[in-house]
Amino acid sequence: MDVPARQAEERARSFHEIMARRRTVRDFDDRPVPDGVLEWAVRTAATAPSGAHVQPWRFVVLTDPERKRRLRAAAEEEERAFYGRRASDEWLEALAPLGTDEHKPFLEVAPAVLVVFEVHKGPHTPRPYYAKESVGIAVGFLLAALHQAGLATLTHTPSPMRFLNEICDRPAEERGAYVIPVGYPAPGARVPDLERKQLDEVLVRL
Ligand code: IYR
Repeated sequence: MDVPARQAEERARSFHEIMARRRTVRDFDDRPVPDGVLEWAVRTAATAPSGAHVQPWRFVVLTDPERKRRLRAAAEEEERAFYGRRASDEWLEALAPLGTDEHKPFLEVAPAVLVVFEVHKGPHTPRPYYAKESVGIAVGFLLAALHQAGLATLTHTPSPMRFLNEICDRPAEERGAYVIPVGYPAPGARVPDLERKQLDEVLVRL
């Protein structure tokens, strides 16, 4: 680790400063992601701890416009059902401040979309343990790595996600878990005026 104890707090503080500036972006520019960034970020994601070290993740990068178009069309179909009838009034009320709806242009406009799959037991893959938790931690690392490189992301979770297998050419034992557009914010992109909880609201010391 090689961080002397006297530097530990400063290192933790400066990492916090970087991470505190991350915001979920829904309005992307079409400027490409610089070469190599996605690969390094996926390498970082793949350093995450996983149950029994099975590493039950697969990352698919979509940049092909036709695949992104199909992804958008399929996701919007699910979201129309969600916003139109599946979501409870309580859920829709919780989402209202975010201003989300069934339109997902970012799935086509963002230069790259990372689709993250949980890998379950299959002909060539072992049974994973704590797959959801493992992949969730890996996605946290991924978002941090991309943010650190100056890229914006949106964590999108269409539900159900089976359509992702066909669009991404993945076998049945891989289950879509996250769809993450990556790129630069569009000029003038806006984010909701949200506040984060204060430390004393999230931390209990005993
Ligand atoms: N998946 C839908 C709805 C949605 C749900 C939650 I929880 C959010 O934090 C944001 C959106 C959509 O993408 O619009």
